Amino acid sequence: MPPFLIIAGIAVSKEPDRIFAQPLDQVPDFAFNEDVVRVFPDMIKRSVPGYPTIVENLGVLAAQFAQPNSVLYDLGSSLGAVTQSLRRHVRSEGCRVIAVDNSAAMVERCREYLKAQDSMFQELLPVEVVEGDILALQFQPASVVALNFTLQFIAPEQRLALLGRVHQALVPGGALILSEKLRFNDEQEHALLTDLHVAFKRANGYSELEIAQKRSAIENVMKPDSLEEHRDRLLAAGFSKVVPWFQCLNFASLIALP
Ligand code: GEK
Repeated sequence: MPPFLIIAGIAVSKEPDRIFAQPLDQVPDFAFNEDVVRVFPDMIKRSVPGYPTIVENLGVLAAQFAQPNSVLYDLGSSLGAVTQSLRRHVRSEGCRVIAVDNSAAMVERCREYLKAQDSMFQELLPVEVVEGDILALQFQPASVVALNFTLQFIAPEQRLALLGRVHQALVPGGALILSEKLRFNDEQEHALLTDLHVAFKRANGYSELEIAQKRSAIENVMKPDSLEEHRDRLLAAGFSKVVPWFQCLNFASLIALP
């Protein structure tokens, strides 16, 4: 296991993200490979405004929706930050967490971090980390489903069907918590929030080259929707209510009720 720090009970690698620091002849499409896994905690914190607040409060919100003897899903779990937050906050009887990611490198490291969490705290919810595609998942009855910055990596034409399956799996009283980067239909609003996001990354130590190369690496693999598109799609998938609970610049998190 690489060196890691414990911050507020979260095990995180301390390796800084320098992936796009040197000029590349050709910028390959972004992939969740071993190189990204090594620097992921630093990368996501310096790139996603509000990420630590969203992750910690996702656990707090989940505790309000968790129903006894049900599953809590962390879909696109990466290194398990959301899973760790669920385990810090949810106290309902008989709940267990299923974390799913299709990156083998992420899953391997996630299991190590969860083992570290197990060795530090007692009476944590049981957790299973599954390496697999969330599009092929056979859902069990669930009270909380977290899609924390994952839906944007799913092919747009697959998103509605996935949300339909999530909706079907949710038990009464449960919720989907969906966090995403947003795009905006109003051009001026889109340009302003994009510029402010660049300023956020700059303030977190990324150079212009890093910002530009990351942008071109990610543009083919990550396709953000607008808040209106999310709301319409969630309602079309069967959800009855969509409530935004957090937004920082062009990143937001929504609660969707079954
Ligand atoms: C966090 N939730 O730290 N099936 C399973 N996993 C997938 C799929 C798929 N079809 N597509 C992408 N992923 C995390 C952050 S990162 C977001 C989530 C980001 C996985 C992918 O391997 C990656 O680990 C994750 O979704 C997206 O709160 O890096 O911006």
